[in-house]
Amino acid sequence: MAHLRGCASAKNLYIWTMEEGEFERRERDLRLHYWFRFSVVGLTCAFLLLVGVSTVMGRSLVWEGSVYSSGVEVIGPVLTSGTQYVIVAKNTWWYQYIPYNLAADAMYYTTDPLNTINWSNYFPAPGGHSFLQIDNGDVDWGAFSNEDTGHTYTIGWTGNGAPVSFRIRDWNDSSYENNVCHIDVYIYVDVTVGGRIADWGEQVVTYFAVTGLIFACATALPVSKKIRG
Ligand SMILES: [Ca+2]
Repeated sequence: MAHLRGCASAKNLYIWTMEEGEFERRERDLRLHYWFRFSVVGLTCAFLLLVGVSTVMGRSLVWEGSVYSSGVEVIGPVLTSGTQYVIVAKNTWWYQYIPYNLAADAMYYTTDPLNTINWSNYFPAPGGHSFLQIDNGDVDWGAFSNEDTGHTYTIGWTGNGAPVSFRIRDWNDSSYENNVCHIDVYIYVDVTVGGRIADWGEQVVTYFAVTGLIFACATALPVSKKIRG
């Protein structure tokens, strides 16, 4: 049975003839098509975002601790054998706090008593040692870092299936009685796809892209199925 359907306004007048239920079906199909287009656009954007960040993932914090200048060994976590970690050491400590106000960091020391953070001079630890040791061995912490970079040193470290340990050795006067403060140590494990570590912003983009992809798939697939049905 045919029905007359229409809508009128001051400018438009539509009249057409449809079988019963045809109008509702076309309206539903139109809505589904719009949803499908929206989903395809979302799917495409999510895919492009994922491609854009596919070479990077994140760096995950495994452990953080304070290594005091008392010379006491600090035992860290067990590091999985063969796994690559990143160890970061930052901040300064005093190797002669009273009366000289002299500071050191993981690798270097100063003889400038005026500013224990922004050093006017610096020297590597005596004897080719490092002040901050790992597993009771010296470490090459790299180039000097002053106040502007927070006396921060970063190295790669391979786990050996045993707890990693840290200790400050005072190679300047061998006295721990006049030492003050500590070095902050952070252990990260890299999760990389392509050999580069993502910063925080890139990680957020990655999470949004993954979420968007899941949402788009969850929407597009059922809609597409309904349209085909
Ligand atoms: Ca000392």
